[in-house]
Amino acid sequence: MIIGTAGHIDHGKSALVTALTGRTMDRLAEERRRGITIDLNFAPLELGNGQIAGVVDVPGHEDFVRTMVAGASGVDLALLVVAADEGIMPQTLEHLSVLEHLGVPLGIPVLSKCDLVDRDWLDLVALELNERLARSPIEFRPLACVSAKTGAGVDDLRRRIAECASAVPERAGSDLFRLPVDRAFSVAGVGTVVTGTAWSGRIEVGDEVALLPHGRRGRVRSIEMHGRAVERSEPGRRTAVGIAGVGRDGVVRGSTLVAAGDPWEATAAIDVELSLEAGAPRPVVHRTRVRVHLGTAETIARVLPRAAIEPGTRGLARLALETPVIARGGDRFVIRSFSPVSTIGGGVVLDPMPPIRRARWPTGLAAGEPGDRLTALVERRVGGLAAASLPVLLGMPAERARKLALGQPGLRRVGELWVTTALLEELGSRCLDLLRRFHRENPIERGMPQETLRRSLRAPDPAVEAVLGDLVRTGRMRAQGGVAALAGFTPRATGGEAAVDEIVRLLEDAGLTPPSVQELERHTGRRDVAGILRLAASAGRIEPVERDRYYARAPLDRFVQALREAGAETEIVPSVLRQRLGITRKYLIPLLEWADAKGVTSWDGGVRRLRATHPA
Ligand SMILES: Nc1nc2c(ncn2[C@@H]2O[C@H](COP(=O)(O)OP(=O)(O)OP(=O)(O)O)[C@@H](O)[C@H]2O)c(=O)[nH]1
Ligand SMILES: [Mg+2]
Repeated sequence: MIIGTAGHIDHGKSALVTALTGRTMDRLAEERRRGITIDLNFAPLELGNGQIAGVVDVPGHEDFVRTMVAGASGVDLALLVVAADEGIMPQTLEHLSVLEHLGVPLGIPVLSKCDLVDRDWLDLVALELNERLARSPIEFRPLACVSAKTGAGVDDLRRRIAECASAVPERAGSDLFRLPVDRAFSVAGVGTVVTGTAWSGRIEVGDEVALLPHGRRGRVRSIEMHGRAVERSEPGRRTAVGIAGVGRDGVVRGSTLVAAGDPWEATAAIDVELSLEAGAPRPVVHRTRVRVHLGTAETIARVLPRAAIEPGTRGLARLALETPVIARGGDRFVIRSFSPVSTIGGGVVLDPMPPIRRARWPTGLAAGEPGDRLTALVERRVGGLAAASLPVLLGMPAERARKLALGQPGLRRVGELWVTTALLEELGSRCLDLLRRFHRENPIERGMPQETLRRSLRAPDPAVEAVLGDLVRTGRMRAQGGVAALAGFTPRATGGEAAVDEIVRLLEDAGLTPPSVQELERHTGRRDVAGILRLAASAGRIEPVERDRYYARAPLDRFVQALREAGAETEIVPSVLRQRLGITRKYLIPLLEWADAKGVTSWDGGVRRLRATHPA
């Protein structure tokens, strides 16, 4: 469990953490000199029965709210500290709304410095605080009164914190490992050490890890959880990871440590649902500049809302980020106005790696139902959704994401992609249309070259393959020899059988010196001669001997007969055949090669003989 402090400057957050944990906060010289917290401080808190929680102490000064947000992200339980002598102050409210935007589930309101006020005053402050907290989506437990000075109420608070631990759901361990970095430093002999709260998943010593968005890779040399060396990390713990092979520069608060090879991608645009606080000074319109805080990262962004978002309302928007971030579906974030800087809202990531152009916004995208959101995520990706990215897009462990996808009636897995069945249906009918048109324009052709058909569909390969497979399986299409045709289609010449007969007759008349395809085209004036020839050939009436020259059946039979007679006793000599048949080498050589190929004769490189047995 991770516990975070929150509250106005000087309200006693650090003193409370010290009272709870025995650890000194405010370690920086400047912090001690000014008597305020500037950076995040961390301390382990023993909860009894061996359990340890991590405490993140944040600064209250209004200049350091960005640091507070980085510290508050990933917190399970917030201690909202309000000094009893001052009551609610501006950063009490700002920190509270940060916790709310980040979706912190649980909180304990703590009235600090109770030694400074009397009972009546305490009641008034408590009343005022409870009024505000009643409206909060955070589940706030009853108020605690403490004094870090006298120690009053501290043990009781520690006990109540321990009780909360059982109410905090365990984070998924068998999930993608992610640790938003809140500190990075070099340690001699170890390399670069990063610390943070492990949001999900586990890593082990020896694992290969990557620091994003830069993408540097290294190997885990050491892991400490709540200050103790371990072999394997657990989610939801304060974790320090020593990484060998990674230089310190460029590794900063806001980097994200992940397991190398997991499907994370740094993204410069995220699609979100944005809530604007009622107290925001103006609406968010096209290209409004904001500061976005996600995980421990902070970046400036332009908001591209679908429609202007008024204070007190929410809407869908794209955030175009100045520096890329690592985001996951369902991540919560905070937005602050660009200038003057104040917290104005927050939201939830709907699509962490949206299609950059022509992204649609299906209604299911912002729906509470993960199944609807998944379908919407697939719908808005024309090229299909890569199955490997499901856990990042949905923000759930891979196995759960896969089961969810399998259960969606409108989705289908093709190869490594998820696509909508609507897309497949649309592709299928487009495919049939293309074939219909092809047959109309090329009635003589057996079908459309499959490569042309595939290309014309302009869809991801696995989807095209699935569609073609479906059409063949359901008997609506035939695919043979590299061409596709509508089931039931038979090629025919314009002019019908008569046109085919005419060409065949020309070849029969030409005997063993038939015209080439081009010569036939010239002679008949038809442009579909090649198709007619293929048609007649598939009916067995003619046969191609050369690539562009067909022979009628009868002359070929005559030629085979002549070969048998010539070769009955002796080898076959071309010059003898030439004389007997009265044809030139131009025709004879291809005919002899055809006879070899047919197995009528055989050629051993010097001599051609009749084959003893042959199929002809
Ligand atoms: N009397 C009294 N003084 C307290 C108590 N808790 C804190 N203080 C004093 O209040 C001042 C501020 O306390 P911190 O714990 O530094 O306050 P903080 O909320 O951490 O301040 P920032 O981190 O700068 O926002 C210090 O001088 C503390 O000694 C308390 O319970 N009783
Ligand atoms: Mg402090």
